Amino acid sequence: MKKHTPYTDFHQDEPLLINEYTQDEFLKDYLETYLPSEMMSEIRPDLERFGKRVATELIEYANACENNPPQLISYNAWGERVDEIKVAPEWKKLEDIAAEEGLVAIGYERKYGSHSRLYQFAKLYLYTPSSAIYTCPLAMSDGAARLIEKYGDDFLKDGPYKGLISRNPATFLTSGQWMTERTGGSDVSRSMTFAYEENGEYILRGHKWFTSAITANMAFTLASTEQPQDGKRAALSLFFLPIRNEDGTLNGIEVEALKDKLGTRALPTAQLNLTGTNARLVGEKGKGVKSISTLFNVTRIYNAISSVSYMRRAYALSESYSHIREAFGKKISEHILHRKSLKNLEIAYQSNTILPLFLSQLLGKEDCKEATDKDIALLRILTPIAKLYTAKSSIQSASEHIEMFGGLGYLEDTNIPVMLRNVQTLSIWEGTTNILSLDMLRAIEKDNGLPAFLSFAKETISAVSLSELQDAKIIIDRKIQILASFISQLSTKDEWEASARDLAFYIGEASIALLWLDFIQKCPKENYFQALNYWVKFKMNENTLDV
Ligand code: MFK
Repeated sequence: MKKHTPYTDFHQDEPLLINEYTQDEFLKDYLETYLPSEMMSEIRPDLERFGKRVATELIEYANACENNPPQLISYNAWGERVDEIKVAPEWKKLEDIAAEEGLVAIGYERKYGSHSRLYQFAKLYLYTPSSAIYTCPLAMSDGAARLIEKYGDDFLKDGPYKGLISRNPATFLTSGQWMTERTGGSDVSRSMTFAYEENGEYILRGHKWFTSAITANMAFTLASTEQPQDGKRAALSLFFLPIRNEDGTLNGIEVEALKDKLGTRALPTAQLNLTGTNARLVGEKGKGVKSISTLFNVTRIYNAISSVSYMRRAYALSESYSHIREAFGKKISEHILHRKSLKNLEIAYQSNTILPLFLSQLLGKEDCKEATDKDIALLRILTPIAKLYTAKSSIQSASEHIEMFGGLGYLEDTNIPVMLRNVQTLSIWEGTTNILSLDMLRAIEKDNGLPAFLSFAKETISAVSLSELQDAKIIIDRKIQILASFISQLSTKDEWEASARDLAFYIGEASIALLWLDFIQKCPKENYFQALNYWVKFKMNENTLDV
């Protein structure tokens, strides 16, 4: 048979990641600006080493996990119910690396005092897009460690806590956070799990509909200690439970099914029956939601750092590709419109990143008891805002980056689409955009969030002295005045509620502008002035306030 000569032997080179720390000028500048120089001298080599590791070895593991999703084996060959979750071997490697790298531990060893959290979150930012969302179990484990610090008894502090913050893969433990039930996702008060007290111990019976990272060692969950009376449910309490008994069998848990999700497919998310699970009451009875908020306020910051880490990763790939791909006689980076589109995506990732990095500093201060009341109130109000704002930005950004690769960006085996599928969950789990907007209102109503924000805005604006920042400063100041005047017109509960989402986005955008002001004042580089000017001119005009 006649052999055909191929029309062309052209193949497209792939985008290249080399070192996600050394190549991320913004992250480097941010850390060099806000961390003491002696600390930077110590941690810089670690970040440089890890930046290379996430761009090489970890990506291989993450891809292997994404391509080999978990499976539920309900029965063994002999008919015995086993409920085994089979995960890719690389999933365990990603866990071991998380332990060795101290991704939770750094925040609790507190070697660098309140600065430890910023260092930890910088490493999480590098790790997440190369982790097949192993960051999810880490988030819940970090939140669990914090919860134990706050409410744990000696048993929890001596055992589980030490495992959660271990750097040794052999002793490292992870935790789940089980809140969602068939009856209630956003509204956990509709929970139908009950806790029965027997000789000072509790047994849980109920159903958990959406439990992430079922391969964890322990979980914190909510249950009611009383049956509903007159159709009213009792307030929920918080419980700790080991997932397995000492002999390795499940602790009164049946795994009904694994969820078939749009993204986060490497992460085993299960539907569980609690058929008599031994559990331990944590904190005050009936105050379960308040107690577990300590945990989910941490996971919400993890959610925000995860969103921006994907924005950065997608940008790094698109940027690299723009210097490789040719169209219409030149590299696509040389086409002015493509370059401008990329620039906007660069500004978007940097601007969004500034929010969770700032929150990690406030969290560090709170951990080390250095936070003022104002810092605590600011952390409280900005946590839901940063979570909802960055999640939406990451979805928009992942979609734009797919386009940066044209048709190739739509092909699963380029590993570009998985970014969009994975970030889509970030606006849902840990609270949807509307639920978080309402949480912002709770922070305003109960925790002095607004005065803290307005005072932070005032102080940041008045500290600006660079002449090049004066125009931006005037615009931002005006935006804050509009916010204050808008809020003063809100009176009824309905007016507040109807405005919650607009307010959240408005404050998110204003916070980013304020944080840019502070950063540029300390790190006055030309490209950052450009970024702030773009932000002030375009982004801050996208969201207006209207009752
Ligand atoms: C890779 C990224 C990492 C992400 C990890 C992902 C893991 C995925 C696992 C999950 O998705 S777990 C499911 C997550 N589910 C949620 O986040 C639930 C979303 N719903 C809410 O957040 C609702 O607002 C909430 C359930 C909290 C409403 O419950 P309630 O009982 O109607 O709240 P209520 O009565 O307003 O508040 C009860 C108490 O908690 C109050 O305190 P007091 O008792 O002192 O008055 C509130 O002030 C307090 N509270 C509520 N939210 C708080 C809070 N305190 C501090 N911070 C908060 N955010």
